[in-house]
Amino acid sequence: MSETEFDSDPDLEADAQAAVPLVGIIMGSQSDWATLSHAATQLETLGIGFESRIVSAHRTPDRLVEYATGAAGRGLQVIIAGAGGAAHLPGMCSAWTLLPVLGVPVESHALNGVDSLLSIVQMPAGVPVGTLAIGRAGAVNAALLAAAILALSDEALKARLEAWRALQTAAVPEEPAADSAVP
Ligand code: RP5
Repeated sequence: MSETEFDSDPDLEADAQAAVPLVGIIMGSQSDWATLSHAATQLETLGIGFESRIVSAHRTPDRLVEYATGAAGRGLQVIIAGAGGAAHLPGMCSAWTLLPVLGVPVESHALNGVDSLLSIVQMPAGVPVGTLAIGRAGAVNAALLAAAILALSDEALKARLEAWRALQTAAVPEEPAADSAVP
């Protein structure tokens, strides 16, 4: 079963709550959207309301402070922050809010995202960032982790998350298809 089939499953469609942003997706640049859009797609699949903004720690520092300090008051419960290179956005965001911040290292051109990963993961003790994998996998898992956090206090979302996991499990064949073998 493909991701598209997951997306079209009626049991996983957004409910009325999806219009209310509970997750904030922020990224350092427009160029990060190719990665962070995978988090957005996953949240949509699970019917979780979100918003997405470009917030650069170094190019728009005032926007970062305004966003992070206002996030909880506006009803956000989790922030997914993606950045590449000297990726200080997730850590600086976490410095300005008590909300859980999930960091997604964007795959950079120069160092394939290893720079982003080390920048985000190596937070000194005291200001946490939950760091995910580099690139698409990290973006998707950030959304799934956000869903798991929100599901602690949302039984309907918990049921949707369980249904999504069950579909994923059911989509794994027991034997490899012959035509997928590497020549
Ligand atoms: C970071 O610099 C962004 O998060 C982005 O990953 C990287 C490159 O930004 P652009 O030069 O593409 O705007 O701030």
